[in-house]
Amino acid sequence: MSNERSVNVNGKQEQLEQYRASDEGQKMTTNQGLKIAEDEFSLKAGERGPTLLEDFHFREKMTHFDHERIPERVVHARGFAAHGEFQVYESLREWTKARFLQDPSVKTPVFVRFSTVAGSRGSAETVRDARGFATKFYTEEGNYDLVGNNIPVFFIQDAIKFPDLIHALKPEPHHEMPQAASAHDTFWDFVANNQESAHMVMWAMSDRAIPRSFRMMEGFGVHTFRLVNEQGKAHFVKFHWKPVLGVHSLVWDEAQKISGKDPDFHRRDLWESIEQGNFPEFELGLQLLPEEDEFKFDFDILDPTKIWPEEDVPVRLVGKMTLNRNVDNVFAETEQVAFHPGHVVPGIDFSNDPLLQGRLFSYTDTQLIRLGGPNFHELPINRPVCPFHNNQRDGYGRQTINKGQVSYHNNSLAGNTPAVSTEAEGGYVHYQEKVEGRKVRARSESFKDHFTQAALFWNSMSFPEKQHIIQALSFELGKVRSKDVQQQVVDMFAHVSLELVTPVAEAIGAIPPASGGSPVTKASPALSQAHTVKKPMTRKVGVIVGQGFDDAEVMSVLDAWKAAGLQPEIIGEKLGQITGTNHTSLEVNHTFLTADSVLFDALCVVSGLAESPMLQKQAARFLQEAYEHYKPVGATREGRPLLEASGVESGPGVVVADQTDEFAASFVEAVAAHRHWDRKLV
Ligand code: HDE
Repeated sequence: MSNERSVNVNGKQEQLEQYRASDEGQKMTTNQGLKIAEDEFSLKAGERGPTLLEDFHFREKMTHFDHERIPERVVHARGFAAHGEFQVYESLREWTKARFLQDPSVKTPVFVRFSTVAGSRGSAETVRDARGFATKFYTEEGNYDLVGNNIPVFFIQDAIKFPDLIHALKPEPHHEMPQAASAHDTFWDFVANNQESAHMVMWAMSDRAIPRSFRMMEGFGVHTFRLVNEQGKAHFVKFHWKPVLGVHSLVWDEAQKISGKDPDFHRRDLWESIEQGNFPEFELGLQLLPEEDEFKFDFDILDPTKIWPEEDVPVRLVGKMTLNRNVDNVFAETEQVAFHPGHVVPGIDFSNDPLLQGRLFSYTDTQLIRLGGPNFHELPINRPVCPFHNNQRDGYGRQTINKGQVSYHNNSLAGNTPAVSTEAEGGYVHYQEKVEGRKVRARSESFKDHFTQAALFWNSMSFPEKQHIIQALSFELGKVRSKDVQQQVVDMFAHVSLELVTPVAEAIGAIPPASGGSPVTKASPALSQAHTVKKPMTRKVGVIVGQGFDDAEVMSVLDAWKAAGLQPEIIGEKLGQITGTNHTSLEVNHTFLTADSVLFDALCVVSGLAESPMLQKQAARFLQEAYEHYKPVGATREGRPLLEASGVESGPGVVVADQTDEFAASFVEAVAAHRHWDRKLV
């Protein structure tokens, strides 16, 4: 049984293989297969004459080019994806009958697309924003999509407000500015006048909104869903993805600089990690709640602006996803993939969360315009690995050649096939929740508390995290031109904390609220990144080296770091080889022109720099900036004078040691800590 099912994993790759094409070594043809004799010159009446309409090759090539673009996603336009697989640790049959969650030996193929929300398709990736985290599981019962974000709550409670939120967030329509940024008047005007946004705004102002890497952020299904087992028993569930490398962020100044130095920073990081075999891993977590406990909380579990604190409802880690293959073609795969929260399999069902309910409509609707019609499920990346049959026919881009005269149900001519399945045969039967009520347009009373969990989030932050939120809010509101909007937001966040809002008001010249604050004292330690997993693996260390370096010292440091999983990259004055005093040669990966301090997790200056004042100056600039971004910086014995000359003071995360092995080990430890927030910067 399990062998038969395991075929699925390779099944998706085999299916895609039929569509993968390489033009290498082939003869050029038209789309009709005609061999082309000349591809540089259009057909003209005389060498200097006009081009002829008869030139079918020119017309075909140009027409195709003219139609190469499809509309970008209205939100989440900027994204990057990878293939992988998912396995449960042990059967989840107690909670769900979903077949792909029953057997730990089954590997289910997945395709995951990470994205920013606000920016256009070509925008920078390290902007302050939520990140999309959408997973397509190709299961034997059909595709299941978990279309989540890296923030566990949302700005609004009802889908009908989504167009308003996005209009306010996107560049302002009269001058189309700013790109990929919430720091402008309309977004903050929306926030102040739709105060259900308070909780998510806290997350968006926190370090969560500037992740170090797609590989180092959590994912959340956000809504409450249902798991239903074979016996028909349901549990409410919240889905989590926990990154094995921990949750880590950039600092805001660094994020902004990366936007210029490498706007592709996050996709490059994902791509290179997979190419190097450092496969990103995420554990699937479930928070489960028996249906009887629906009303046991001081919030409504249907309200998507609320979390279930992990200390109250623990997250069970039930499986692991590994991303192990890059795409072959970004357009065909990443751009054409169509996710939908309504793509479910038996054993996974919805709740009445009004945001989720609206999403169930929106995602198919958007694909109809974006992918040009109702046959987008036939695109290779969207095809299920199991067979699919129904009476749907025709439409733009139809690829299946349906045989036979029957395309309706019920019929007798085809023996009433394709036939429906009973529940026992795997037919999807919606959970039979009893529902009754009057038709109303209203917000439930239980959805009206907007500030308790915003305060819970604030209370849960460490000191540096709080400082970052204050700075982020001061930055964002500082970019708002309307004094009135600024003041409204200050007054709104006075409901969360005066400790937060008073310095913000002072920074932007608003009136600090005389009273306010929240009565909430509860904190949820799981919300703070201070408590996340800390590992040195895959961190990029910029190693500044010059000609005539000390071979033994440098090579033993590099070897120790590689053994610990760090990725040292050599920065030098020029590309090419540099040679140590004992003739060891090292390839320089970057110069001070092609790289920048912000592109590394840590910087270290080793040796061989004495001869070059230019190199010393540049190295000092890099070290200084890394220091200001709280990154580990260090110097080997030979590099130490340069570190000292750079103005970097000793202190947390500044690593020096006389013994090479001691230095290498302390530096690994400093890198694992991610950032050294207790460093005093003037
Ligand atoms: Fe989406 N969202 N969304 N969203 N969303 C889209 O679908 C929408 C929401 C999310 O990598 C669109 O194919 C509505 C919450 C991700 O392809 C669109 C509402 C969450 C992605 C759409 C929401 C998400 C999208 C645009 C409020 C986290 C990118 C293109 C009711 C749980 C998927 C597309 C990818 C994309 C609608 C709210 C996550 C327009 C109406 C909450 C990760 O259909």
